[in-house]
Amino acid sequence: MLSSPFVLLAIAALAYKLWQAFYISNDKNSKVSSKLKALERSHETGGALSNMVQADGAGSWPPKATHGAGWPSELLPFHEIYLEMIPLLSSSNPSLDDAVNIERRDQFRALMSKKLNERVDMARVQALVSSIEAGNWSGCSRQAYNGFYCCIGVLRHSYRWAIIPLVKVVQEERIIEFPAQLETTWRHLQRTFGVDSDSGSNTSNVLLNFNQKGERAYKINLEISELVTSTEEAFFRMFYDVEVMAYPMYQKMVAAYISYEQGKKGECLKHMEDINSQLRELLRVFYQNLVESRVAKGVWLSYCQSFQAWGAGRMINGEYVEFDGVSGSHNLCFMVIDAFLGMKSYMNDQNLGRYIPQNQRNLISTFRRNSFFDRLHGDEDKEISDQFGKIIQHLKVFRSAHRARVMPYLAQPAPERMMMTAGKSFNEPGNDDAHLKVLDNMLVSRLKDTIAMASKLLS
Ligand code: HEM
Ligand SMILES: *[C@@H]1O[C@H](CO)[C@@H](O)[C@H](O)[C@H]1NC(C)=O
Ligand SMILES: CC(=O)N[C@H]1CO[C@H](CO)[C@@H](O)[C@@H]1O
Repeated sequence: MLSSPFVLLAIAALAYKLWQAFYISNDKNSKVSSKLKALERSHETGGALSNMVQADGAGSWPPKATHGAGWPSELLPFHEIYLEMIPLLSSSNPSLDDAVNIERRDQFRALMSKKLNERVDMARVQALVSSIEAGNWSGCSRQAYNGFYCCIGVLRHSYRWAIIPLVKVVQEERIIEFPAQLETTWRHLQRTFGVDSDSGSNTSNVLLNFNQKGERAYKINLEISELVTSTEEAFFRMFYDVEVMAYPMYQKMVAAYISYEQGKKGECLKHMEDINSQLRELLRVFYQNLVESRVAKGVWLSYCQSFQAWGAGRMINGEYVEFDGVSGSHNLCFMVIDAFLGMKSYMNDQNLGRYIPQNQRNLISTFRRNSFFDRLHGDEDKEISDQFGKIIQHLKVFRSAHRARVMPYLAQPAPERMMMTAGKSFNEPGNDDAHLKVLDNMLVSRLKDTIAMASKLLS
């Protein structure tokens, strides 16, 4: 039946149609993107954006990532092992008994090590990660490697904590011996992405955990409760969604830089207006989702934040160096907006180097260097200046809202642990209120810097 000439003809015709459709749509896409690229490349800021998107993002932003699918076979065991370990990681009744917790921790780590030893062919993995670090990507696509980066990041966090909600005895460990499979791979990955922390970052653990359909691959808690599942989902999705909204805004910023420099003030004003409406939509992600009905205070600290913390380190050149965990301040979009205003960075250089990949840092510093905020000329640029004022107003509102909303999340009781936030690893026992005050001061000081930007505009 299949060999009948009619069927073959029909198949050939269909194949031709499909090929044509693909060819044409491809052609159209490549025309649009080459136009965009020409514009982008014509300016330093556009060059930095397109660099980041092409390299780190595998051509998209947020970055493309695949988890297991399309991976070289030598990397697959890592993916499978993480998925097998999740059910053992989290539990609905954290114990307050140190001995029980020590035993649970040791069993978890021993099992993960055993699986890694038995199933990972380190010689092949080593060959692959070193050739990628040397710039040879023929053995693995960028999107597969992005997903792999996330996988090793979450494997390390799960090995570090071993018990979710995290517990005191594990917090007290300051130096962790990681299995070689999670250590050598991580060093290569960190050099390839251009960051140097032992812990994961917002990019590795959160952003690259989503595929292009917006599905999150490596979860933390399975079947603890409906509330934990929905809180985990809503919380992490915010960080992906803001980046989805941010990409067109980055492009408008590039367009604003270009038109301002070319003296096309009318065009620039139009871009500034677009940036403001994009920013308003982007912030809506935060306002609508960081609410009790989506992210529940009673479970957030223990079940979601726990995993992203770090608070451990190692000896480097004879000195103990400690790393923090994942923080909201790692968010690319807020750093880019600050840079567009020419505002000084919230994070210091050391932390930028630890947690923010090289191409993201390059985008931020290029945007900051090119900022025309300080170059506005009085009345002549009044309308553009007003648009800057609106951006600052959005940021002021965001920063006050963020401060008001996040503090109660951090102040939740968690008797199984000592005070610690993901971003800042205070983990000495002591006065919790004093610790919260330190964090609050950081947020207040950033709010003050933002308000100072507004008064700069009026003077
Ligand atoms: C329960 C949820 C959250 C808590 C408890 C929290 C807590 C904090 C804390 C304590 C800081 C200051 C310390 C540090 O730099 O790490 C901070 C900074 C920051 N967070 Fe959050 N955060 C939460 C959610 C978010 C979300 C959803 C976003 C954005 C989508 C966000 C964006 C930021 C930014 C941009 C900073 C840097 C400071 C600034 O630019 O003003 N945070 N967060
Ligand atoms: C690049 O890597 C592939 C596989 O990962 C390898 O087969 C090939 O020989 C490498 N090419 C060069 C030029 O090193
Ligand atoms: C992408 C991203 O920014 N994710 C992290 C940001 O910070 C929060 C708050 O600490 C983390 O929990 C997210 O994982």
